[in-house]
Amino acid sequence: MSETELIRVLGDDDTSPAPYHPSLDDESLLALYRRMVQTRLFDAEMIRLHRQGRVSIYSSSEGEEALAVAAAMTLSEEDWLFPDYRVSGALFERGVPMEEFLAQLFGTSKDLSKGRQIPTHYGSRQRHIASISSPVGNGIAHAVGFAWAARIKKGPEVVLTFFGDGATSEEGFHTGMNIAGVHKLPVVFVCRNNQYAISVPFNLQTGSDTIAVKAKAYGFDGVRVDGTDALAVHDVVREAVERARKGGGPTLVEGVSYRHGAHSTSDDDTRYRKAAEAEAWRKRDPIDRFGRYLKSRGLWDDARDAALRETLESRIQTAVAEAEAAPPPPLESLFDDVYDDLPWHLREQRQDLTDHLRGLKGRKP
Ligand SMILES: Cc1ncc(C[n+]2csc(CCOP(=O)(O)OP(=O)(O)O)c2C)c(N)n1
Repeated sequence: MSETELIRVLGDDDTSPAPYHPSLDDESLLALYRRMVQTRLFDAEMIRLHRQGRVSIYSSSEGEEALAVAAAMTLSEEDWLFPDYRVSGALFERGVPMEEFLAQLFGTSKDLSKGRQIPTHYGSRQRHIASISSPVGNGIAHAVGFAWAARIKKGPEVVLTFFGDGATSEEGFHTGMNIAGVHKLPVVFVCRNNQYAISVPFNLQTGSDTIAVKAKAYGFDGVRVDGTDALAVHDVVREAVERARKGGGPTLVEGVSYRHGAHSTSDDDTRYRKAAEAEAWRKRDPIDRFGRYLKSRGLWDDARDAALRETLESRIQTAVAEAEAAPPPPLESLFDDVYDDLPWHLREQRQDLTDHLRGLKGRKP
């Protein structure tokens, strides 16, 4: 293993070279593929909903589904995920129903965070998914703090956190990596090196040749993996999770990838990326590559692929309709959850709001 070598399973023709024996059985390989396609279609629908003014902001993971899904797939139920805003597939893989994620995106009364978080900043204690922190890099420090607490409590959890190449320039990255290295904490850092942090290219982000090499300075291993190769991502992250579980400490995984779309719905990537570059990466689409591998093994074909996409499109439409039908959270809930015992001035304000809303009832808009 080296911090500069790129680990791959799929060859250039997307079949796997002879000696490779997948660590996943056939059913799990197909489940991984289905989840990646679900993620692709879901993200595409969210971009459409944004254009229709139905979602306020969204960051698509198109092109990076292998990293999100194959990495999350390696976790056990007791483990914890500290995601960022570009890993919807990891949420689905942890069992989040699309309706529940949509409730967060729409900020409805069914949203676990009661409409108080930025869309895509989902969290669920029940599903062991930490609420996403918007300042880039913060989630890394949170993940490490959680892993440290787990270690002190002698808990069984491994913590996995996702972030982008831009996050590696933030203090949360340094603090987190340093503490994780000092205490050999059970944490796996998965960096999606998609070459850009909004418009900042990789060569202006760091003077290092790779992200993985940074782990060396903190006293643990860094691994560089082809982030468009679902099998390689799975195997590398699985090994890192197993090492963490056995007390072997942290690993930094650098997944080399590319986001096919813009940074988010409020960005125009054509202002800073060349069309030819994006086109070249599209030829390494993780879903196409994995699909070709499955077909080469006789596990998949075009008819099954079309049927899968049709079923998923219909499930997504049903989930959107269901989530959109839910009302917003009650306005009075603004006053909940901060104080155990609401101070007098907030009690007064809540009363004023209730009176005001009662006065509005029955009035024509
Ligand atoms: C501390 C901080 N600075 C800036 C921002 C605005 N911002 C949000 S995402 C982002 C880019 C992050 O890029 P990267 O970490 O490479 O992840 P990617 O979006 O490419 O997946 C920036 C600058 C922020 N949220 N927090």
